[in-house]
Amino acid sequence: MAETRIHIEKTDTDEETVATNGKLEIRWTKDGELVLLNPHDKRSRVVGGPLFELTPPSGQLRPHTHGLGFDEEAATILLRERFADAHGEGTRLTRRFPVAIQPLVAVWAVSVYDDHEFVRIEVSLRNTGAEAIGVRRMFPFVTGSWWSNIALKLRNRTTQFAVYKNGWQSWSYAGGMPMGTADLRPRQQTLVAWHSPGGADPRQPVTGTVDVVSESVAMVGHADQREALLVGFLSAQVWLGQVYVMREEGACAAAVLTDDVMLQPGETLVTPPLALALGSQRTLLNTYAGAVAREGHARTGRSAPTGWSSWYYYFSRVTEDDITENVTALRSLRGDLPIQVVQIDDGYQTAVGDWLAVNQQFPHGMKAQADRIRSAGYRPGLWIAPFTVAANSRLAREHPEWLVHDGDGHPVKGGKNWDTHLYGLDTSHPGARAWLRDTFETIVHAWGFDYLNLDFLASGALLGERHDATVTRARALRDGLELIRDVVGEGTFLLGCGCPVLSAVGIVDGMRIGPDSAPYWPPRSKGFSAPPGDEHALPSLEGAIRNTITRAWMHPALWINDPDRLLLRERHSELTMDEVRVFASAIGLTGGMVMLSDRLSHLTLERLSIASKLIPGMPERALPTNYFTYGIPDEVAVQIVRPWGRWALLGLFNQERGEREFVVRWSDLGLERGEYHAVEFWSGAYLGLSNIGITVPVAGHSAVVLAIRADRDEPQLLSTSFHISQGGVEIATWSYDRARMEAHWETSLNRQTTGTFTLWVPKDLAPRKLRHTASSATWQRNANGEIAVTAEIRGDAQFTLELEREP
Ligand code: 9PG
Repeated sequence: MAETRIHIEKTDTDEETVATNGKLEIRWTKDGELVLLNPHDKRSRVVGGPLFELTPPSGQLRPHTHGLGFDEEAATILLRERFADAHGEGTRLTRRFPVAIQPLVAVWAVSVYDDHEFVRIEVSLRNTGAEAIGVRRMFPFVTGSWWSNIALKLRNRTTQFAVYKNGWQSWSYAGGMPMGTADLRPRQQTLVAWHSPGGADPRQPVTGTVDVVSESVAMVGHADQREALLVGFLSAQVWLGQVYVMREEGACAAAVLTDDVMLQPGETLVTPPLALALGSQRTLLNTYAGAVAREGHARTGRSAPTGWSSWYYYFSRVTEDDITENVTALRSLRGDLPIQVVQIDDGYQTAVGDWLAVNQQFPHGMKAQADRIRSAGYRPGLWIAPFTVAANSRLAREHPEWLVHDGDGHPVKGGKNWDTHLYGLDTSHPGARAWLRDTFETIVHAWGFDYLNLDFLASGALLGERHDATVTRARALRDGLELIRDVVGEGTFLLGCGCPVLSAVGIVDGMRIGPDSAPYWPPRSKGFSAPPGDEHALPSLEGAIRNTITRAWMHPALWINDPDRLLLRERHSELTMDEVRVFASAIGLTGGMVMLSDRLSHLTLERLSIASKLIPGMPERALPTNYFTYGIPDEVAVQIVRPWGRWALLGLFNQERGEREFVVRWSDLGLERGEYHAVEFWSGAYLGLSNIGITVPVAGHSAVVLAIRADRDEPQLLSTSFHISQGGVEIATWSYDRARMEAHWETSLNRQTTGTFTLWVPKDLAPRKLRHTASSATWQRNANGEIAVTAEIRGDAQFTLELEREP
């Protein structure tokens, strides 16, 4: 590990302080411009600095945007210090600038770590005047045309960028926004409240309306180029951050929504830390996830739970008999479908907010439910929307003072659902806090639920007035979440949902990362196609698949991803088998939670086997090879390495209605030169051996999952139908004994199931005999030359295939 080196360089016109660690280089000019460079490719360059937007004086509409002023002191580095924090050691440079015309002083700290490819920026603003100053937004960094001409250059390109956009909360859009596609901004007021903390149409840093808004983090680049820029806040503990992009002109700004806070004389406002990084679009978000995880002490190391929840079949009509019926069904399926959690969803409460007042659908009460689920061998889970208070609840009637309110004392409307307006709980109010404690004490410690699906969490961050005026909306949400974790204890699994994602790092164990899945493909609104802008966050299989892939980078660094429920049913569903398998492929390849939500007694064994092929989740996760395509990425890939072999898993997704041909080149996957076999998982088809790649037709709304293995010139395993990893979790060992001419393998699935192992045997060899400990097993050589061993196993089994020279 090299220490960050610093030196001063004189140019014709200026003097620059240069800091470099081998992965990144920064240059800080004397007049206060920060330059970010990739030391391995100096064609890419990002130049910029901070801006400040003050609240317009009353009577004026336009806010004032200010840049840094300049004086003698600003030209010099005030502090140059070694430091260490959660990310490691590094060198920090600090300068102080006046802010033009205002009695404000900005301190700008730039940290370079010895061992990371991102730079960290923090900007603070101090009021040195005698009167309070309203601060609307702070921009710790803007670049591109918002800073100056040709301030953003990736390789030789300075315009026509694409963006990876990340929505604010669980249900919001995440994915590519290529040049020319209109930004996905909600239109309905409810959806604005849920998805756009900066309002429907935020203004540009200077004037006009921004092109693309991304929450917390964005990546800017080109679909056909590796080099990209990542701009991302590392936390959202006090203030929310957004990133604005103008794709055409190549402008990018990191904005902190300071919500017109009044900065009192002598007071200082500090931005949340911002990371900037230049690098490969394939890995930048992994770098970012690592940094966010360290910054927020992410809860990691747990394995992804499997479960069943009541919502997507029973909705709010669920009864205790429904729960009992499905627990019974789960028990009879236990051998081939290891499910751990049974979670009762929305429907048990008399109103949203009145969580302890259980309705007639659960006449025996909730403790009886938890007891029954647990004694059947499952972990009892419960859904609750702790910061959401329906207008028609007793809570809203009896304690209006516990709600976030506006300047006139009315509760702030935070969307509509369940045919009622929704308000937000003021987590800074001592009464509301005591009520929250009591609610969770009861649910966890008296009723006995130790898996909680915390939903509609964005309600905790509504913009408005709170009992404690010093608590920001981001802080209020965080405080509420911290209180819940404190009450429920370390052992309770907390799953975030409807949750501003960055705010929950370090508190939740799992996180919903997409919109609700649905038994239909495109989103709709009240039975009709959803209006443009609103469609991306509404329930749909398409949206769930997209976010599962585009947010796979969050898992497992920040938490366990919850892709939402895999709906397998044939009745009450418009989905084709192919469409069901697309979502199953996305879930299985990205390694998150596997959760079902059908009436289990109605499912065929064929449909259930789709879920069993995803369990347990594999430890690796596949990631998109291109983050800049619109909607569902075309391709995800991951390398699997086991002591007995290595292979690539490749998922190809066709989001179009018609068939598409995918051309796969081994070199694009980073594979070494050589001959590779490919097997497709769902069909079991052997696609042949090639030293270049393959062309695969993929039907509309379908996905294929390929295992790609180098030819070893000896008998080898190519795939199995038992698990989507095709060897990653279900195979304990594989070996070939040349002297004895025997292939030997063992399973590690502990399952009662039937499936096929696909083997390759060189042309001059032929199977002679199969020995095994399975319930039954047979082999055959198929038309394309591969060997299929089909076996029924109970628990696990060992197989030995004896071979002989082809006569
Ligand atoms: C229970 C449900 C389920 C589900 C949650 C959440 O955009 N919308 O109008 C919208 C409404 C409900 C919703 C998601 C989005 O569902 O995600 O799993 O628990 O609440 O009411």
